[in-house]
Amino acid sequence: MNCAAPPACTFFHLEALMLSSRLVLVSAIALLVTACGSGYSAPSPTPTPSPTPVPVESGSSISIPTGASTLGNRAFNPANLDIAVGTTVTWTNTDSIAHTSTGDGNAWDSGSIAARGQFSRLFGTTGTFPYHCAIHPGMVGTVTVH
Ligand SMILES: [Cu+2]
Repeated sequence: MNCAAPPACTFFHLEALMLSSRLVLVSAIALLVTACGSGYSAPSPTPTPSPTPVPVESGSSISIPTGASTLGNRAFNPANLDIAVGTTVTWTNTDSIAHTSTGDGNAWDSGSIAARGQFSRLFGTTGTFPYHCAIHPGMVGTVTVH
């Protein structure tokens, strides 16, 4: 570009620069909007889920693993069993020696559960029930009834 009057020329250049940067900005926005517009897809209608039948919880089990007498709060598996009221819990002793399921404060007592033996108890009230093995008091677990 040929300029006769340098200050005016500078001004012209600035103007042109501003104009072009504005153009760039505008086209960038236009591009963004277009990108957003094309990237946006209307959410497909959510299919109505068919009603799932509520499972009737009737039984749950806890196993006493091998070497349970030394396992402390891992002596009953699961250590914290969460059940609905009205659930019968069955303890299965898979260890080679006898254990018990004894509610703290003697809420219940299985008596000796022989190796490979079982004991079941119905939990009819809500609450948190810690229990232990009367033979090995370090063996502890909890049944939570809701
Ligand atoms: Cu025991």
